Amino acid sequence: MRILFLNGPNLNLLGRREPEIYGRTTLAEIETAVRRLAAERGVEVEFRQSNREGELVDWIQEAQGRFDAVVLNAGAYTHTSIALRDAIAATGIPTVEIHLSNVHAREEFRRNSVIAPVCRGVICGFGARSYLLGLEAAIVND
Ligand code: CA2
Repeated sequence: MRILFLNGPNLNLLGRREPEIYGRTTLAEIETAVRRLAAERGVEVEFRQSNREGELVDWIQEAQGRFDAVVLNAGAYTHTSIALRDAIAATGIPTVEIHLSNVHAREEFRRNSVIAPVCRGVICGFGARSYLLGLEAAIVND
């Protein structure tokens, strides 16, 4: 099984700014933890980050036939990107939406996800562990 982790805008800053919201763990450290769990579960993972909406759309389109599932932290595009939603819906690739923070406990505009309706499910609020829970959810195949 192959799982693609996609990270949206500003997540490259993790661990260096706003640690009170997003924690002190860097994206590279999260990737290491994800790879460790993936090895235990016997699945392959690829881990990418982009600040560009179109690049994320390209990666979702290209995932079709190459990956079995996508775990997506779309960052702020979660709340705005019809393009990402359309890409997930068009490819039909099983997608797990994840967030570090509990988006429901923050500003009103973060409560709405335009991609959640086309995702298999949503995990939020568990910090870096949301990525590990996202991996477990992506492995579920029923
Ligand atoms: O909680 C999450 O994972 C978010 O997807 C993070 C996004 C935010 O727009 C979503 O509403 C929730 C922001 C990612 C920006 O990450 C930063 C990390 C360090 C410093 C500044 C931003």
